Amino acid sequence: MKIIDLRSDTVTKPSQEMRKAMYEAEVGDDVFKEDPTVNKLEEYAAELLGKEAALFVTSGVMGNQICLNVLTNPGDEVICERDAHIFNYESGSPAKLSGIQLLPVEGKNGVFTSEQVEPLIRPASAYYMPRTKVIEVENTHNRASGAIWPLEKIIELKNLAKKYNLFYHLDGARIWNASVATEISVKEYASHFDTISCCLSKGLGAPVGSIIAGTKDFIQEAYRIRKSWGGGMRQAGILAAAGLYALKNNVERLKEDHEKARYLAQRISENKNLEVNLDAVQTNIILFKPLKLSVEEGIKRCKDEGLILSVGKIDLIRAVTHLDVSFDDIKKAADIIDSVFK
Ligand code: TLP
Repeated sequence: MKIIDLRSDTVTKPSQEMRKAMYEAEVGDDVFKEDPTVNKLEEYAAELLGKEAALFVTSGVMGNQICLNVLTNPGDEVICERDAHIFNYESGSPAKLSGIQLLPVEGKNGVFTSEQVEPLIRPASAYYMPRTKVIEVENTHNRASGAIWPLEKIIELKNLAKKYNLFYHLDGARIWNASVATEISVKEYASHFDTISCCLSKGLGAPVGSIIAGTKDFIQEAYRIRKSWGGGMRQAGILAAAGLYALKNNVERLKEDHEKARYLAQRISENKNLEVNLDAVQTNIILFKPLKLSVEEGIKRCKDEGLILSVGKIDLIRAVTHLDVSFDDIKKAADIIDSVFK
C-alpha cells in the first residue's frame, strides 16, 4: 500500500537533483569559516532577505532560539502569539537556554494587534517587572493553519516596537509560503524585522537547516552562540548545497502545495462530520476538527488506510501538503478522509 504522508512538510526527502548538488558540493571546515558552499549560501540568503549578514544553523528551533538569546538578557520578556511555535513547540528553550519568559497574546488566525500589545509593554521605571525586549511574529503561522500575516499588521507592530525601543523578530520558518501566496517578496517581509529565522527543510525540501539573518553585529554574536550550543558544523557545505538548491529551485513551486491544500480543505469542508476554517487555509497547512471521532481515533483509522496525519492542536487534526505528494495523492487523501469520517 502506498503511504501518503501529510504529517508535515518536513517529511520531504532530497530529490535526485538536490542530492547531486550535495554530492558535488565543495567543502571546507566551516568552524574556520572555510566552507565555500556554506559561505555561498549565507551570502545568497543575506542578499535574498536584504540583510547585512546571514548564518546557516541546524534547525528552525536553533534559529529562533539563537535570535532570542542574542536580543535579550536573562529576566527579559518576549511578547508572542498564544499559538506561537516558540511558545508551544520549542521545549521551553527560552527559559532553559536564555533565562527569559514569554508573554503570549491571543491572536485571530495567529495575528495580534498593536492595541493588544501596547498595554502589555512593561514601563521602564518598573524595576520589579521583567523588561519587555522583543515582539515576535510567526509568518506563516503554523498553529493557525498556515495563515499569513497581513503586511499592514506587520508594519503596525514594527512601529510599536520602534516606539518602545523593542526588537522585532520574525519566525519565518515558512516565509517562502507567505511570499509566493501574496507576491510580497521575502526581502519586503524581512525589511520590517531586526532578525529573521527561516527554514530550508520544510516546503523547500532540503534535508536539514535554517537561516538566520540580521545586521553584521547581530550575526557575529549569533555565530558565538551557535558554537557554544554545539551548532558549529565542519564540512557543512554538503548540507548548505541542498539549501542553495532549495532556494534556487523550490520556492515558486510552493504555489502547487497551496493549490493542493485548498483542494483538500474544500473537500474536508464538504464533509458534515468535519469542521475546517477555510479562511485560515491560505498556504499549505490544514487544521480540521472531527465531530464524531476523537482526533486519535481519526488519525489511527486514516493511517490504517494509508494516510498519515498529525495532531494540530488538542481537538484538531493537521494535514500539510508538500513537494513529495502529487495532486493524485491529495485526491486519494481526500477520499480516505471521506471514507473514515463518513
Ligand atoms: N514545525 C514543525 C513542528 O515542530 C510542529 C512542523 O512540523 O510544522 N517555527 C515554525 C513556525 C515551525 O513550524 C517549525 C517546525 C519550527 C519553527 C522549528 O523548525 P525545526 O523543526 O527545523 O526545528
